[in-house]
Amino acid sequence: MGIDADRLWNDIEALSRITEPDRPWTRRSFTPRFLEGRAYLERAFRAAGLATRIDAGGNLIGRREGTERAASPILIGSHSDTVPSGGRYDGVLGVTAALETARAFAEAGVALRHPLEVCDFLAEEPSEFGLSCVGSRALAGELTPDMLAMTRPDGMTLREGLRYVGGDPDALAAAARGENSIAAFVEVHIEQGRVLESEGIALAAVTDIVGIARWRVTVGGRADHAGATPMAYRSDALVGAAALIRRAWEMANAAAGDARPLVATFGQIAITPNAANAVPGEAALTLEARCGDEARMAGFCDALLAACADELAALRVSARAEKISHAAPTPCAAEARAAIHAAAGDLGLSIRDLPSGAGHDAVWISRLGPVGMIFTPCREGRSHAPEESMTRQEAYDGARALARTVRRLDAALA
Ligand code: HGY
Ligand code: MN
Ligand code: MN
Repeated sequence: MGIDADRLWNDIEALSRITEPDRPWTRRSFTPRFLEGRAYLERAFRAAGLATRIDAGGNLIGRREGTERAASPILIGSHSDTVPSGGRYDGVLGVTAALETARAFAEAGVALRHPLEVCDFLAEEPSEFGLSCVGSRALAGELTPDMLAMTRPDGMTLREGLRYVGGDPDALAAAARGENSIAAFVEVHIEQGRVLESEGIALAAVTDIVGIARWRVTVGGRADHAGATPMAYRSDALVGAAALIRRAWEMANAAAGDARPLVATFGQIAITPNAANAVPGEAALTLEARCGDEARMAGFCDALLAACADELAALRVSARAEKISHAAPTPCAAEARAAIHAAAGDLGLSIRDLPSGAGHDAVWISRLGPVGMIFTPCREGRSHAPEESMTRQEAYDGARALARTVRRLDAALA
């Protein structure tokens, strides 16, 4: 179908070069580098014949009209932001594969019944504001005033951040899309696990996307002189935090063999006063729990605090938690999964089903219509790390599976 492996790989490499030079591969949302990446994509979208705009939620969208006026769009894409020192392919593969699909359709004069929208969603990764999936939440009408008031360490609010990337926080209601507003959404992504590589399988059709809940946990102690305060008089917040971290690790490990395992991570920590000669007076941590079982995920933080209550009291510290975000476990749509399997069959590529342990914009876009995800292999499952790697062939297979899937959905969907 005219997918050009070299042209696709060239886009991936070009975007990877837009990185903070001393911290590869970093292109954080709401930064000048991010806008540089966006400018590259916008030029490429235009060159592919797409009508390009930034919507109110800060998503970059390139649109190609279909032959049927009344048809809802088929959405394809992913995200161009990265985690700090993240990878070159997480998100980028999905955006560039979608771009290459649109380009190939334009070159071959493929007429789709549905409009096609190529989307680079804003800030899929947790941003400095503490929120992830900013753009896809906006499309789903789930970017709330409380979220817009979230601040990043330099004091900028998310409301201001949206304007910085070309969005419009005052027009969010009008830009949100309702139920059945899309014909389908399909995203190509690296697996971020090692199943496909170890089994020598080319592709996976995602069955469901794990739920993710995040909390800000604050451990309160008392800042004191680190030399003059005897151990018996200390309320060391960081020691309390260590107890919570250790217990979360144990609780999640105890559930490791479950059919729907729970994973828990304290990935961020800040202490005050944060001085070599001061007892930590406060520790602020971010706890994340992921699970296919929503109730267990939602209750994890309370269960953790309850399990640690006696230990924290003995340490003379307090702990409280505040929910930051909650994304429910999300199944992929049967029609999208079937189209992905059929597309792999058309191309003679091996495929299996797999659940996703990573979160994706597809969770929020599932409120708009049926969603599907195509996974490609990546090296040793490494991701959210500079070592994240894949081959040109794997990227090519993902993109041509996407193009085929779009053709099939275009023919099959209303
Ligand atoms: O955090 C995640 O699961 C994803 O990579 N955004
Ligand atoms: Mn990621
Ligand atoms: Mn991603």
